[in-house]
Amino acid sequence: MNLSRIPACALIVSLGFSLPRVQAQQTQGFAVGESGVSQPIPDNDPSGIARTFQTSGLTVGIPYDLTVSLSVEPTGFGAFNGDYYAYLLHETASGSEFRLAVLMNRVGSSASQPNGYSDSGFRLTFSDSALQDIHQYRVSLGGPPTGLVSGTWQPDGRLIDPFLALDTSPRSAFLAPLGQMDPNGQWTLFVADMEAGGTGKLTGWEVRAVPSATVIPEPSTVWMLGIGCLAWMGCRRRRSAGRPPG
Ligand SMILES: [Ca+2]
Repeated sequence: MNLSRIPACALIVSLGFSLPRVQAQQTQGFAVGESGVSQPIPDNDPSGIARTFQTSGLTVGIPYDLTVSLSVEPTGFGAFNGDYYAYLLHETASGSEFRLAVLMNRVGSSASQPNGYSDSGFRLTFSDSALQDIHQYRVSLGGPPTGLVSGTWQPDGRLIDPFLALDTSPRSAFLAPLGQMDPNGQWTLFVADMEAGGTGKLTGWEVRAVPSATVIPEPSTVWMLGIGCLAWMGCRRRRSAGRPPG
């Protein structure tokens, strides 16, 4: 996939701010992340927050299974899970190829509930091999969760403007295509709170790549990463008025 094929309204592009870079030297996969973070996610701000890191020295020509963990806990009067838009973007070292997996795109949003789920916070792992779509987790759980939503779920996959995403939107942006690329290059994990009301903070995350059908030991090193500043490009459409305060 080329970036030109990604709907402009679903993509947030780095403006090229200088980012801290860490070189991964393992050849058979990697796990990169942070725990114990407490970074507020700006409310109603599509610029969001991001983590960007570099990998090199990884074996090329084999597929990798990718999983992503992402934790957001409520602040203030509580988060509103339907506000969030999150993705993982991988760009090869040469810059010749980009692919994007949409992790969350306004979970719970539907024609009858355009603002999505009002639940407050999540501690999630995303895997293509999970059984259920995160977008409709209440359906899978049989109702609202108690406390943070947790567990392992399929990525949302809806590669569409976050202000247009619905449960019925096509799902195409999963993690597997990123795992089929040259694993070396730049990775960006992005999360934004797209609506006013309801606030949260990033408390942890991890991007993990393991050669497909291979079990490897827990990587001993976790690289602490820098924050990339991103800007929103693309159109926005406000959702219908009258949503309850988060
Ligand atoms: Ca919000």
